[in-house]
Formats: sequence, C-alpha cells, structure tokens
Amino acid sequence: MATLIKDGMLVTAEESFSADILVEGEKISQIGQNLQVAGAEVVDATGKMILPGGVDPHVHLDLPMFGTVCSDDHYTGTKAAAFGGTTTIIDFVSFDFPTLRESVDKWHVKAEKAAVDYSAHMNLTRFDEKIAAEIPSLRGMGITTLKVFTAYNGRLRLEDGNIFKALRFARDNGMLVMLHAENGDVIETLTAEALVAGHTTPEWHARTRPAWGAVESALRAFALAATADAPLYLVHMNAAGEVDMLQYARERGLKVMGETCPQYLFFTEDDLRRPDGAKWVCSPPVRTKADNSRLWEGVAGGTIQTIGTDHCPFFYNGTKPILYEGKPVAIPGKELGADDFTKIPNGLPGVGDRLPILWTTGVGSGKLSANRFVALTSTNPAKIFGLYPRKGALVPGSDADIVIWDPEKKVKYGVALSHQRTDYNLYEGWELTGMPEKVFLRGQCIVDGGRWLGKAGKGQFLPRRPGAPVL
Ligand code: DUC
Ligand code: ZN
Ligand code: ZN
Repeated sequence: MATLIKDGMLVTAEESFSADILVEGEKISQIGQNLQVAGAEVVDATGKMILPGGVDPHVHLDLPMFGTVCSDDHYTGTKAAAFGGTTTIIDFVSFDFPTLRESVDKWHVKAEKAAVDYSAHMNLTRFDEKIAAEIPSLRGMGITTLKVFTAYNGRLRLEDGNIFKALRFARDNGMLVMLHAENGDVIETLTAEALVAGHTTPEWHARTRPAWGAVESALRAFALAATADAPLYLVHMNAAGEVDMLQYARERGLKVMGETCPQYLFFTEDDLRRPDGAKWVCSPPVRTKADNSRLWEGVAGGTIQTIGTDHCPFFYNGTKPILYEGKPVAIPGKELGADDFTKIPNGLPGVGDRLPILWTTGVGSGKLSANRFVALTSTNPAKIFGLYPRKGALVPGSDADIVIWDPEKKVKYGVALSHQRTDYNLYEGWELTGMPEKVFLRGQCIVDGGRWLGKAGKGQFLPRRPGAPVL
C-alpha cells in the first residue's frame, strides 16, 4: 500500500521546500514535484508542514520510584508521544539486577507494549571490574549510551574516578556517556538541615539542590571527559551556568553536547511556591527567569543540541481516579509528599507537550526557525544517538515517520488534549497555534486529528549504532 502526501511544505533541519512524499511500505521512497502514483492513497497537505517524527531522547516509562511508579507505562506514554508528534522515544534501563544483560532483558519485557519506536540508555549506577568488563556487550544489545550521576549519594551516584573510567570504556567502545549534573554532597547536607529546621514545602526541593552544584558538576565532568578524550552529553540542563560551561568547553574543542527540557525554559521556583507547587517538582529543579533566558539563548544559538522532555509523570492527586480509555485509573503520586518535600515523586509529564509547546513559544515567537525546531527535537537526537537517517530525516530510505503539522491550528492546551496518563498538565490553558494533524509511524497513520489509530506493541525496538557523531 502506497501513500502519497501532496503539496506540503517539507521542513528539515537544513531547509524548507514544497514537495510531494511517496511512502511505500514502512519507508519514504520518493520526494519530488508533482508525483503521480497509480493506486496510492493521496493525502492533501496543502497549507501544512511536513516534519520528520519527533525523537525524544529522554523519557522514563513504568519507572518505580518513591514507593510508587510513574504514571505512564510504555503504552500510555508512547501514545501520548504520538499525539504530540513524537514517533521515537529513548527510555532508561535501571541497573536493578546483578548484570547489565539481566537489567536490559527485564526492561525489554516492560517496553514491548510501546506504540511508537523506542530504544534505551543504560543507567550506570554501579561500577566495578566485572561491570566494566560487561560494558562492551551492551553494543550487541543495541545500547550505546551510559547515564552517570554525580548526585543521589549511596544510590545512583558514581565517584569521579569511576566516571573517569566509564568515560574511557565508552570512548574505546564508540559509546557516549550522559551526565546528570548535581552535587550529591551539597544536596545531602542541605536536605538534612532543611528537614531538621522543619521545612516541608515544595520550594525546599529547589533550595536544597542549588544551581552551583549543577554548574560545578558539569564543568568537573567536562574536565574528566577532556582528560579521557571521550565525548559527553549533559542531560536536562537547567541552569544558566551550565550553558556558560558548555559554551566554554565547546569553544575549547571538547567533545561535549547538551540537552535541555521545556520545563527549564518556562518555569521557576515561583511555581514551586504555588499552593499546587508539587506539580513542578522535578530533579534537577526549575530555577529562575534568568536561567530560562540563558537556556533559550543556548538552544537558539547552537550551544545546546537537543530538547528532550525527561518525561516522568505522576498524578497530582493519586487518590482520585481519572478516566483513561474509558476506565478509572489512580496511581499514588505527588500527594505522597504533602508533609515532606523529600517524599514528593520528582518528575513531570511532557512527552506529548514538547512539540506543540515549543512550536508556539519557539517558532511562533521567532526565537527558533522551523528548521532549528526540527534539528533540536528530531534530527539532532537521531544523529547523536545513532539512529540517523533511519529516524530524524525526510529522505528516501528513511522510516516513514511523518508529522503533518497544521501551523494555523489554534487550541487552548491542557490535560484534556495532552493524552498523558495523569491528572494535570503544566501548560493548562496556554493558547497554542500549530498542532500535529496526522502522525505516521513507519507508513501507518497512528494519529488522525483527535483519533487514535495506533496500537500497543506496534512500536519496534531500535538497536543503535556505536560511534555516532559529536555535533
Ligand atoms: N533524573 C532524571 O533524568 N529523571 C528523573 C530524575 C532524575 O534525577
Ligand atoms: Zn537525571
Ligand atoms: Zn530523566
């Protein structure tokens, strides 16, 4: 079965041009002017833009934490992704079993109900000789990225010496280390003091995780990467100083890259001080308007390469069911921390919001060109994570992951439109112009306006190539 998408404006990371796209089977087979194909189903895209499906490089699904679990699993989260124009997500494997292999195998069982294509990063949260010897085998499992943490003392954190060793293993195996940059020692001290002083409210989540910890930890890790001659990718950048450090390191030729997330572009500690401030609790925390502005400069100016979401949703009130696909669902969430900010599950919904929110606030406001928008949300993540040009591209031979984007569509956005399985949306009531109209996954239309045509299990695991480029 062939589909011919006619007269749309193709938007890639490099250019925009009017053309027709022919999809045969799961692939784009031709792009050109006035294509005529007998028997093809024709989709008229006049007045619409044609984007490569979004690639979200930072998503958490079905992740147990804080005695509960994040409220989207691999089906509900990928369905929400699709409604927002994202057709590939990269999740994280928790290193919860004795070996990397067992941890990956267990993750595969949970992930196989995904409705869009998916891959995973490995959380490297323990390190010894035996684990080091197993790292090269991850390549055979299609996993070429290792996330390390300088925070979460006694749980997820690796000491600097082990991060340095991990960087060298990654270098020797064409893999990429990703860094969660915060200062675990400072957080431990400030949190203990805050609790003794009787501070319970969400704003203390941010006050005990200061921006300087992110800044010094980022620079420390860049120095380790330079010494190891290895690439490094800084996840969820949230502080102006991180952008400064990334720029400083890149200007000196270091192989370092960065990602931010929409929440760090819009929200501040003031949101944590609202009566419903727990909705904004995530780690690292949202910071100040000056941080928002510097991060915007970073994404617009090229210092930052990608925008992911760090999607890790919880209910605001997990005692009150919502209807999801006609059935009541309630999952314990932010209310767990009503009396203690350290018990608020730290994560936010966002996988479906990313493209609609960034289109209006970035492209609509003139901060980003449509091409830069595609680079940040699709092409660059596909390149950095070894999926390009199968993903992130509109060229013959690419997977036909295509978003027909209506740049004129106006909506009042919020929980009713977002499809994430939770009871709130950070962008409630925002007026947006520009939304996905149809979304294709490998040639199949899975979202058509408000209609869901996708299915659990239709997503494919994407093994990723080692040796991906540093952008
Ligand atoms: N880091 C993440 O990337 N996501 C959730 C929490 C965290 O610490
Ligand atoms: Zn993190
Ligand atoms: Zn994350």
